[in-house]
Amino acid sequence: MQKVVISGTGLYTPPNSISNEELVVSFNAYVEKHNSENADAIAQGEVTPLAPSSTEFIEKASGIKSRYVVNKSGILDVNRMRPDIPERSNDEWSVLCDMAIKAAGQALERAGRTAADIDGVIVACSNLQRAYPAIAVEVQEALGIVGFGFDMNVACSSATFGIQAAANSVQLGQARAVLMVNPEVCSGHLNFTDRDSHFIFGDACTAVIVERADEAVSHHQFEILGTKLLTKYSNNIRNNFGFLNRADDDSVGAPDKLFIQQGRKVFKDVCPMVAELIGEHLEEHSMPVTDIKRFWLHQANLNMNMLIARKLLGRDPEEHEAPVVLDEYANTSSAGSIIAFHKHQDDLPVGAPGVICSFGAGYSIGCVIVRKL
Ligand code: CO8
Repeated sequence: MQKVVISGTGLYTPPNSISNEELVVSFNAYVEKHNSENADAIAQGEVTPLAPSSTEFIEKASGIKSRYVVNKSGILDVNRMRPDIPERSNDEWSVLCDMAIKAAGQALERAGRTAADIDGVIVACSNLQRAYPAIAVEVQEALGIVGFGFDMNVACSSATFGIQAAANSVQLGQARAVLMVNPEVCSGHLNFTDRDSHFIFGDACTAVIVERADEAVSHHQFEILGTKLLTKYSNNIRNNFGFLNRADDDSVGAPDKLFIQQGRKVFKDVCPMVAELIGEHLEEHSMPVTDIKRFWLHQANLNMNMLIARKLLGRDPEEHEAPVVLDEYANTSSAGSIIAFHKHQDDLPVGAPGVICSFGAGYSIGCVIVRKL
């Protein structure tokens, strides 16, 4: 079996940032409008009044201060409350493909590679913008990659599951190198009129090149020492959007056709599962947790990450031990842990071991142990 490395990573950040303040101003204007338009029905007890959001709550409960989005004006428009992203013709690259091209270009450059060196493309993300053809095959065409491409969705854990799939292909000699990309337009399926969740997500795209260690030429190499995945069925994070919606007349446009969650339950269930999986995985590799120089954790909630790190280390982590990007990016689903990895890897010394770990809907957890070369 071939030894495998991550030889390059890339990040595309959309140009528009929305601060908590901006988001809350528009949400609260929406609430006022809703309540005044429904004043009579509210007085009769037929409609429940909406409650305002607050920046203090958002930052305290999640650690999020801002998020990047593909379209800002539509989200902040009180009469719209969703992004304004016109559909493209079939002759243009799709939105997801466009983001993937940008992140992939950076990953290829850092890996010292061109499209000619890549044999496979995996697009791994939470929500694909169409059923078929696979976005990965479109990315393949856009970059001029000869080989295979497929899409996969394991929600927020898509990237670590994608790294395992890419590593398996390279280890088995099915590909010299694989491009794994995570285009996440979370704003497309976030309910910006829901007080409990309107602040949670942002948009971004990450890319990872996985290739044979003996052929890698990059100055940014991390050997993949092992991957470990776990899934356990839960309804606590769910999105029921799908092609069967149109077969039920009451289904189209219902709130559960966007992201819904029981945030508290997710927090309580997932944190211990994540700490346990990382602990087991390190034990299987005879690596004491104290040897790990960095944890690039999924970026959903700061309190969650602090709790997981505390469970593992027995103390609060130093800033550099579990870097945070969710304050600026919010939860970018599968891209989150890879944004942290991309932005916080160059300062590590040669030989330093680290853990990339993602977790989310499914439930799903993916752990990748790496060592800087
Ligand atoms: N402003 C002010 N107050 C609020 C607001 C608000 N916006 N929202 C809620 N409150 C109030 C509540 O009403 C409640 O009031 P009371 O105590 O009087 O009842 C109080 O604040 C506390 O509410 P919660 O218990 O809900 O607050 P929490 O402290 O639990 O924080 C969080 C809520 C931030 C959601 C937190 O529970 C959390 O982050 N949980 C983990 C979530 C998570 O990691 N989910 C994973 C999602 S990622 C994934 O896998 C999905 C893939 C799909 C991605 C694409 C989707 C777009």
